[in-house]
Amino acid sequence: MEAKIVFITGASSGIGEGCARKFASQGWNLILNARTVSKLEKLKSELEAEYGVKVCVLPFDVRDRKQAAAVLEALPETWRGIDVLINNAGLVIGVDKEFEGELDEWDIMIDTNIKALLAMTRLVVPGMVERGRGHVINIGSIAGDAAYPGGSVYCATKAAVKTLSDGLRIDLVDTPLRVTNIKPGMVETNFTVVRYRGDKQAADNFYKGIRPLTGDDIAETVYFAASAPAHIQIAEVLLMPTYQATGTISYKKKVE
Ligand code: 8X3
Repeated sequence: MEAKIVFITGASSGIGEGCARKFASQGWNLILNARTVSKLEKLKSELEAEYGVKVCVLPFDVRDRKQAAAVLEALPETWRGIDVLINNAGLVIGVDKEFEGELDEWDIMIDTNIKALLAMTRLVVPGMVERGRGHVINIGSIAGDAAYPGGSVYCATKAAVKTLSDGLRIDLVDTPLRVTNIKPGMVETNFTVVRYRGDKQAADNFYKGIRPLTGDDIAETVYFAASAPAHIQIAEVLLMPTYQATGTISYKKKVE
């Protein structure tokens, strides 16, 4: 049987990179997207050598929907049969109050977390419907379940990811396609450094006293959903560190 194809956005680090490694380790061919080509090329050489899979590198900014459409249009025939789309590209910038934040930063979050996810879905899902197979896995967040201080706009984008996942599942109900929303809690990746606008110390402090999840931990759950038998649709998964209870409540041991 032909190897399956997974398309991962934001694949150069964190959860996206974790998914690339996990799916490659299970023999899937990968289409990897991110903005930085060098990181993708490195991952490609590594995964092709280690697992004997094929990797197609597609560097573009998911916010640029014209470029996204052109790149997908130019995809060689052998790469068109995408089985799983992982809408992973996403970010949070800043921890400001809703009446004090930067509008330009909000635009970046809304454009990436919501509008780019929609654009990728719009570009990839019609082919899945035509082929009668496919799975869209959106990386949502615990942040989508309830707003928390300093997270207003980010939380709203992840609430949108939940609603868009539910809506897509409804719209695809008469097809064999599946839609999953994975909602991680605290995960230690570069994501938190970006949240603190590059302040690595602030990001490290955020995880002091608690063992956060890793991108690889999340990838295990993503793969579980993708590899479930065809009659099972994992609609939503909320996962977090053992010492976290909600988006705002966690137990952090005192460390000197
Ligand atoms: C990121 C998880 O806990 O920082 O989506 O909101 S959290």
